[in-house]
Amino acid sequence: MKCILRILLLTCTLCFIEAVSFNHDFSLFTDKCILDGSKESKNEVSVTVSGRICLPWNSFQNRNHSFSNCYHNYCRNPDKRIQPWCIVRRRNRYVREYCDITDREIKPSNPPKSDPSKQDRESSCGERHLNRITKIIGGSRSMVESQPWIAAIFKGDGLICGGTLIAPCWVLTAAHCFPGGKKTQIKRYSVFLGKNAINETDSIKEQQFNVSKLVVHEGFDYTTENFNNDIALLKIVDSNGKCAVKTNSVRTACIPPFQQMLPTGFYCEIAGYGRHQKGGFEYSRYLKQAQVRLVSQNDCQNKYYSKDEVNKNVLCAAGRDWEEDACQGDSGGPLVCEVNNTMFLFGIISWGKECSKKFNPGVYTKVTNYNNWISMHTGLPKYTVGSRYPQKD
Ligand code: 4AZ
Repeated sequence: MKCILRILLLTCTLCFIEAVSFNHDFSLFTDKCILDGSKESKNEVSVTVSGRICLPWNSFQNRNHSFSNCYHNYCRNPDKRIQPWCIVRRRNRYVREYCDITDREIKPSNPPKSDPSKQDRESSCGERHLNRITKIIGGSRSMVESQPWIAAIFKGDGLICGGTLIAPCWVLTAAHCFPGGKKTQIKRYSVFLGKNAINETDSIKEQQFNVSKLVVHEGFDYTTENFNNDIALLKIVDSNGKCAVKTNSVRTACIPPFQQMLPTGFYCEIAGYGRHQKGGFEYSRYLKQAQVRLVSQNDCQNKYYSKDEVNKNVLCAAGRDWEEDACQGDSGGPLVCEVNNTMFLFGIISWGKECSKKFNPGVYTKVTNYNNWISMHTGLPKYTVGSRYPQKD
């Protein structure tokens, strides 16, 4: 009786797996025996993002593929998903879960194919593949495909700021990231796009650039309290003289039309690799994103800060219950808002009194005050008219 029950249970399990999990092309599994992980990596991972232990691959079978030779339970990515995965048992079900590693950690990688025709145009900005995988304090760890416009700006080996790709050759960021102003030695800077983690390199997803030009807003004054005109542009170029190539991990964000506003309370997203704990010293190893709501200009100037601190060139935003916020290291990064399924860059992370502190919202440079400035310095008027923004009738 026990034996019959067991057989019944196993049959059910296999049916479920076949129906839910194994309707993909698994030829890679058998061809390269990726499942035989012995030669793949020294640091094999067999735990998923939820902390569950992966089950051995050979426990499963479907009609077309047998995994009977594959005795290990290491995370793999045979069907080119956003991240390696494995099968785990969740309650009484067998399901796929992502693991907390990148593709690069399980196999050698190839650089992204540089096809110059594959560049974002002003008509294709603001699109993305949403892939949020796991929640952590004060926001979510985010896969770069969810924020493909995010740029990580480095001086030497150190991350200094975030930025946003607004056109294939241009990153918009904060002026205060360059305290040297016009005297900044741009040779020392590099910009990474498609980056999931600051101290890891994923050469499939990442694109690396030098800075060929830095434009810091002429009205930015580092010495004043309010960081007025906290905006700067970086022209980027790779070692072959090329700009960003459009991939799932690297895309441009749209610039909204000049002076376009959104209502108070509108939900937007911020992203960055900056500090992820109040008063903590640690920078986030991973890209994080959080939801913040736009705060009324009146409240920001009168209730939370003063008119000297908050002028018409900034907007304020705060997380629900003040828990989600940008912090040191996030500066220059994006505040993007979704309109008509398209992501528009409304703010540049600028400053704020401390981080996620009650009644101290984050302050963001108001991008829609600078359309003409961006157009003038990039020479790309089409990227700054906000042509993807829904038009009023
Ligand atoms: C910073 O130092 C910084 N809470 C950026 C944003 C905020 C605070 C500090 C907002 O780059």
